[in-house]
Amino acid sequence: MPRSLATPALIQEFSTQGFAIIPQLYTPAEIAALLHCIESAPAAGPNFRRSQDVFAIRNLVGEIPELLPLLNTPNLREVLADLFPAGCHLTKAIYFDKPAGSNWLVAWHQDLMINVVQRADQPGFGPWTAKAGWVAVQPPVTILENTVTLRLHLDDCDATNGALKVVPGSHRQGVVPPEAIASQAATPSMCAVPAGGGMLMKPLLLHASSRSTSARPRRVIHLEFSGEELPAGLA
Ligand SMILES: O=C(O)CCC(=O)C(=O)O
Repeated sequence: MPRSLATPALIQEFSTQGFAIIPQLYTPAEIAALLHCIESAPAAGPNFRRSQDVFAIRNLVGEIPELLPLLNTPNLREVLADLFPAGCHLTKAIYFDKPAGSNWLVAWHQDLMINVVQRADQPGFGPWTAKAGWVAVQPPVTILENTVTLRLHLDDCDATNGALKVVPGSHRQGVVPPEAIASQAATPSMCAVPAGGGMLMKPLLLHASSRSTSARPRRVIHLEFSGEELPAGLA
């Protein structure tokens, strides 16, 4: 039986560094099918945001449910089983296209907020935001620590077309105060990922991305998986 792509060494690296790259998670045919599905979608409604610098689809599998069976490959299931032996669920799915020459840059940050169906005040949850019909809340750090982001790259991605920059190990410090971010970000790592590759990332890892100086797009499917159950009233 072939070994999982998430080898013990990769899981160890992911745990200490806060990120790890699986270069061949999806085949070229699987990537072509995902792109065809996204490109065939009507792309209209509040979850679709298109400008010269970014095309984003929020609630991706809600908007395009046909993507779910294409994403749910044996490779993905094996990797998730290794990362979450007790099981997990998909909590967020977004598509981002940073087109060729895009001026969209993302400043250094940690992903501190989760989307929930509705507000329900619970100890350790807050602050809350509500934007464009979506309610988000900062959960306790234990929930973020048991969440994994998988960035599935649909194009070859390097420093010229918006590869993520990260601060290795920064996820082990909990929530980093805003005034400490700049000094930590002085020694980043650049995360080049080939098309079909997956970048695993902890939400608490400090990350950023630069403008594109390339003629190539950078299309990514961002999936978040959590092994946590939220307290009563939150979903
Ligand atoms: O895709 C990017 O360039 C940045 C995305 C990001 O920072 C995020 O999803 O939190």
